[in-house]
Amino acid sequence: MDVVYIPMKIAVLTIFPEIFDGFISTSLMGKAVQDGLLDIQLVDIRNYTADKHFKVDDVPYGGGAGMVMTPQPVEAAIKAATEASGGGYVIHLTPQGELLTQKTLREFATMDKPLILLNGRYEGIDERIRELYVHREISIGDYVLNGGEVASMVLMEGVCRLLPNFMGNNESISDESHTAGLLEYPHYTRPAEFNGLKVPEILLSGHHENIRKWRRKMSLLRTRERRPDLFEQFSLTDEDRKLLKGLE
Ligand code: 4GM
Repeated sequence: MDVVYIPMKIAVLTIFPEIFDGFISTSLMGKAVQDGLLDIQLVDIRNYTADKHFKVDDVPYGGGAGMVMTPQPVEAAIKAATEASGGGYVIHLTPQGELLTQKTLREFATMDKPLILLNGRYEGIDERIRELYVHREISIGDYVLNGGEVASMVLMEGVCRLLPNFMGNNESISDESHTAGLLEYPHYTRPAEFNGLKVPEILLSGHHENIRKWRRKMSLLRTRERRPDLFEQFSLTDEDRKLLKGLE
């Protein structure tokens, strides 16, 4: 049977829409679009400039190096995207935003409004656009890129895989709930020996309960070792404490 979904709408505002072509059409993003789970609109900010030379940037007031994105075409693009999709939640990708987390992705994936992803280039966008139109400022990490586009792709892919009905979801994603906040345990596939390295015996045992405990223990140990910040935030169960003491 053909099923009809209400797609999650995402408008991407950028001066380089072509960056997204391969990303959107390939693999699981492409499948989500094909299946009607996602509706992605690429909006070229340059199409909205009132400047006769199609300029979208200008020198910074106060002087200094670099250019700033002009507010006029950005505002026009935001208005066009908002009107086309009937409202919208404007997210600006910037190193100055709040750090993107799995929790934020879940929030965006369940948003009842279209997402409008605003991508700056140059030194950024005129501050008044933030004041007037931006609902959220998001950063994908403490580093600087040439533009927000790659950060937008990160956000889109993270949201896409959380959408209900995204490729046999429900199992793999709901399975993440009780391990949320922990790092993954190590994964193995065939062959059982590779370059002299053997797959841990327990994974070949077929003993599901022991395998579950081993994986849980590996997740806990890895998190404590590699991400003490996450481990500190995590609420251990009684079983977790036993596993860590080596009693289970
Ligand atoms: C400065 C101001 C996002 C730079 C606004 C965008 C890194 C991220 C840009 C901007 C970016 C990030 C463009 N670099 N860490 N560069 O998420 O849009």
